[in-house]
Order: sequence, then C-alpha cells, then structure tokens
Amino acid sequence: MARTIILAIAVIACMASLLQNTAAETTHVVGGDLGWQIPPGGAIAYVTWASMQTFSIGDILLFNFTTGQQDVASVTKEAYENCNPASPISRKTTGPAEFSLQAAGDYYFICTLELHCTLGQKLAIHVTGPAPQPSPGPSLPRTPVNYTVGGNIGWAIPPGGALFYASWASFYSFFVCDTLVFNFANGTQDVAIVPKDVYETCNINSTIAVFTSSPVKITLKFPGEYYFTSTYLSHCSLGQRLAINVTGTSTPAPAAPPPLPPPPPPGNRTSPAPVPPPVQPPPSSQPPPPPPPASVAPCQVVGGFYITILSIIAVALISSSVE
Ligand SMILES: *[C@@H]1O[C@H](CO)[C@@H](O)[C@H](O)[C@H]1NC(C)=O
Ligand SMILES: *[C@@H]1O[C@H](CO)[C@@H](O)[C@H](O)[C@H]1NC(C)=O
Ligand SMILES: *[C@@H]1O[C@H](CO)[C@@H](O)[C@H](O)[C@H]1NC(C)=O
Ligand SMILES: *[C@@H]1O[C@H](CO)[C@@H](O)[C@H](O)[C@H]1NC(C)=O
Ligand SMILES: *[C@@H]1O[C@H](CO)[C@@H](O)[C@H](O)[C@H]1NC(C)=O
Ligand SMILES: *[C@@H]1O[C@H](CO)[C@@H](O)[C@H](O)[C@H]1NC(C)=O
Ligand SMILES: [Cu+2]
Repeated sequence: MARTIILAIAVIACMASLLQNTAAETTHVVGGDLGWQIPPGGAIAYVTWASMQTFSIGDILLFNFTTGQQDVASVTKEAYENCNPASPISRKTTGPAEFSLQAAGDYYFICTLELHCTLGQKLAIHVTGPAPQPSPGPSLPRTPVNYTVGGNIGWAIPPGGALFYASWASFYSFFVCDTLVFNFANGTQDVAIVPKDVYETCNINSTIAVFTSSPVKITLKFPGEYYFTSTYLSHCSLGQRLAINVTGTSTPAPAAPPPLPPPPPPGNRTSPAPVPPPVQPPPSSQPPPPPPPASVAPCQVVGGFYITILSIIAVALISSSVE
C-alpha cells in the first residue's frame, strides 16, 4: 500500500517535471538546441532535424538566431537547391523569426548571408494536412518520448561521420523516463553502453553493457550523461557513437531496493580484452548516472522488452563485486 502510494507520487513527480508543450498547434524550433546557424555537420543537420518532425497546418516554425548574424528567407525550390538569395519570397532579419505554416505543401528556407546556405544553413520541409485534434479531456503533462536514435538512418555507421549523432542529439532534450530506441539489422551492429573514456577514445576495452537484438530500447531512468557505441570493429571511430545528457528532476522516493533485474543478453561478440574491467571505480570526474540508492523506478513502462539503465547499473555493480 505504502509502496503503491510512493510509486504513484514518483510517477506524478516525474511527469510534472516533464511538463512541456501541450498546445494543439506546435511551434517547431528549427534545429532544436542548435538553432538557426551554419550547422557544424553541414546540410545534413537540418535534413535530419526535418525528418524527425511532423509539420501540420497551423504549426509555427521558429528560427532562433542572433539578429545580424543570420537571417532567414522563404525561397523557391530552385533557390533552395542553388542557394540563390536573389529574390526571396519573404525575408526576416530579426531573430528569433517565426513563420506560420498556413497551407499544406513544401516550404524552403535559406540564410541569405554569404556562403551560409552553401555551408548547409538551409531547410526544406513538407507540411501535411490539418493538425490532428488533441484528444478530449484534461491536457496532460509531457509524456515520455520514444526517441529513435538517428531517425530514419537508425543506428549505423553514419553518412556524416561522428557529427551525425552529435547533431541528432543536439536537436532534443532528453528527460528522465524517455526511451532511446536503437534500430539496426541484427548482426550488423550492437549497442554498447560505455564509459566516457571509451566513448572519447574509441578504444573499446571495457563496456558497461552490450545489446545485440534489434530494436534495443533503453529507458533513461536517471539524469546524467550516457555514452553509446557499437563494439564492431572500427564502427566507433567511423562515427557510430552517441553521447546524451539526461535532465529531469526525478525525485526518487525512498523505497525497498528494486528486485534484481534479469541479466542483459550476453554481448560476447567482440571484447578484445576478455578480462573484466579492473575493480577500481570509474574516474570520478564524470561519474555515470548516480547509482540507485534504493530508488523506485519513477517511469511507467508500458509493455515491451525494456532494458533499463537501472538494471544495467545493477548488473554492473554485481559484476564488479563478483570480481
Ligand atoms: C534561442 O537561443 C538562445 C541562445 O542559444 C536560447 O537561450 C533560447 O532558449 C533559444 N530559444 C528557443 C525558443 O529555443
Ligand atoms: C513508446 O513505445 C512503447 C512500446 O514500444 C509504447 O507503448 C508507447 O506508447 C510509446 N510512446 C510514445 C510516446 O510513442
Ligand atoms: C533481432 O532478433 C530478435 C531475436 O532473435 C528478433 O526478435 C528481432 O525481430 C530481430 N530484429 C530484427 C530487426 O531483425
Ligand atoms: C549535463 O547536464 C548537467 C546538468 O544540466 C550539466 O551540469 C552537465 O555539464 C551536462 N553535461 C554535458 C556533457 O553537457
Ligand atoms: C557468443 O555466444 C554465442 C552463443 O551464446 C556462442 O555461440 C559464440 O561462440 C560466442 N562467441 C564468442 C566469441 O564467445
Ligand atoms: C583502456 O585504454 C585506455 C587507453 O586508451 C586506458 O587509459 C585505460 O586504462 C584502459 N582501460 C582498461 C579497463 O583497460
Ligand atoms: Cu546564416
């Protein structure tokens, strides 16, 4: 009984912390946290961003930029393709600038400042029919989001190199209770949760957990930094690695320790060093998500095979204590 109440409180706290847009018409902040600028990864950044949005009539595009450093022009398809700023349909020079998407169809935007478009500061979107009506009833706080890592590209050696997943991650804000979904063809990739130094060096001499069966779904139960790569030869150095920062005021209520999770599928595929990592604690500068001090899981997990960070940490603790 007490446990149920605590769980309910935790779920409510979690959802409240995730309170975000509930409006019927959506404002799309172009590029997400990247904003509107010359994208570090080239044109693929805004292509990727657009591919992950659904634009509906009545939605608003918000180009977030510093006045004087960028502008934004609505242009024809030809002008978009050729980066020709000569005769825009309309142009706004004061940031942030909004465009209201009043009709279905294709829209093209560029920055008209010299070379900006050529360097990738251009956006093409497709607007579909009327926005779906919000379901009746009281508006709910932000519900946890399932993020498909890499969008349509999925989890692979990315075409744009390492910047691809960095760009992808920069478009989003990750909150506790969100889920990462890694899609790939079985046997062509795996998903390894790794320490920060492995992520940075691509020297995969230790992993926290490895998952081989697509799709891999990982629910982010704790705030903090998470690092992922594939253990397949050279995949990491070719750019298949992802770092994300999970925020959220998960207010874990004190409760009984969670039941032991099942061990993850054995990820024996590579592991150049068959020796488990040394007993020494990880470098304290960047600790992984804090170990669960007897916390409840504040997320509702609706069916499906979910691998949670909680279980990963538990397994990591178990294996290091066994050692
Ligand atoms: C616009 O960019 C500024 C500076 O990066 C940021 O502080 C602000 O939150 C952004 N606005 C939106 C709506 O994303
Ligand atoms: C996330 O995925 C789960 C199961 O795969 C599903 O039940 C849930 O509705 C999804 N959530 C969203 C926001 O799409
Ligand atoms: C990968 O293998 C698992 C288990 O064999 C299977 O359930 C899943 O559908 C496979 N995924 C793909 C993308 O083939
Ligand atoms: C992650 O977010 C926390 C809290 O906002 C911040 O202190 C930390 O520096 C962030 N880490 C990275 C790598 O951005
Ligand atoms: C990995 O595990 C599978 C099944 O558990 C086994 O057939 C295979 O030989 C193992 N590979 C290595 C390199 O240990
Ligand atoms: C992994 O390799 C790095 C050097 O690239 C080294 O600093 C680190 O101690 C190694 N870790 C393990 C567990 O062998
Ligand atoms: Cu510009």
